[in-house]
Amino acid sequence: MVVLSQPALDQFSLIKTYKPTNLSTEIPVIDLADPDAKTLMVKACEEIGLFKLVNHGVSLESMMNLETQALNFFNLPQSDKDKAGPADPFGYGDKRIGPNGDIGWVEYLLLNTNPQVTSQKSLAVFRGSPQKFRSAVEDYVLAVKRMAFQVVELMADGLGIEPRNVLSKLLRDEKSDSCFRLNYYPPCPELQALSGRNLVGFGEHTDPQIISVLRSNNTTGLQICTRDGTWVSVPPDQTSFFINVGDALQVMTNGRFRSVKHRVMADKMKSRISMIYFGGPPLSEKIAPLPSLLAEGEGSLYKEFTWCEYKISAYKSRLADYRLGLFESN
Ligand code: GA4
Repeated sequence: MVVLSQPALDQFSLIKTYKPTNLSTEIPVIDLADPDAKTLMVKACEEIGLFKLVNHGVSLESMMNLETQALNFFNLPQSDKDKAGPADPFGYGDKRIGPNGDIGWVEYLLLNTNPQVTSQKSLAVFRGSPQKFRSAVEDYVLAVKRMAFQVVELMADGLGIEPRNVLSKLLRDEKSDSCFRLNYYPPCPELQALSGRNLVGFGEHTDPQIISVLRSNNTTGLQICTRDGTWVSVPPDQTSFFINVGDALQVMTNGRFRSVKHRVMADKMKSRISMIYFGGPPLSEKIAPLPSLLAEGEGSLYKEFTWCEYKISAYKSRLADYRLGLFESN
């Protein structure tokens, strides 16, 4: 076990926000059973890069069960949690995000969802912890994956792509490089003294994968950056999912869908917990615009690359970097 000293509060990003932005009406809400869902999804992915999904078929019980188990884990003594860390990238992480010096007011568990490539660290997380935690993760991930496959099939349908499984087959692939993250943002009472400042829990970034499916408890914190550069708070809803476009999907749609920049703020009183499934393609997959989406004479906005190349590059970057920049065609 490696013991790392903790960064002091003044090393974290404290952001001054002048007026609270709470434009809840701007977050599209899509009912999975709505016959117009595919059209609404395409519109939301083009305009914002994020939407809220309701009537999704995943039981609240499985969400709450995982939330309880995860809280049990994060409430363990630090020395017990450290046995599952440091995150490399998988495992337990505390304040340090990624390998290049990013820090945030967050503790997390990063796990691989694919048994073919499950790292020893992912398994070690559950060593010594009750079997209940492991089954809660497995049940939840199974249910969320099923729903995510449906969502990307609807997106493909909405885009008029054939076959409609072009995207879902990448996530369903046994070699799909997908992962699962549990984030725990402890309250920070010291914030009280720093009036008007907000503490960054997870700094601004885009997700590298195809899509991300997030569920959180009822604590605020998630914010997205709109096209005009304004940060907008996403009101939490513990019964729903927030789905966002990742970099790979932006490329596959040749920039039509927007990989939305987002961040999370910590709260002075309330803890926030979120669970996110990141659906990615197999490492060997070429990431390029889907040919049927290119109009006649339209060239790709990006150089061709494999998901493996993109990941290697992502892990050399800082959280807030514009990672797709290196892959844009001249
Ligand atoms: C952001 C999205 C996912 O949480 C993640 C993150 C990953 C990590 O925490 O290990 C990265 C980050 C994320 C993008 C840039 C690199 C890699 C930390 C970091 C600084 C698991 C992912 O796939 O990319």
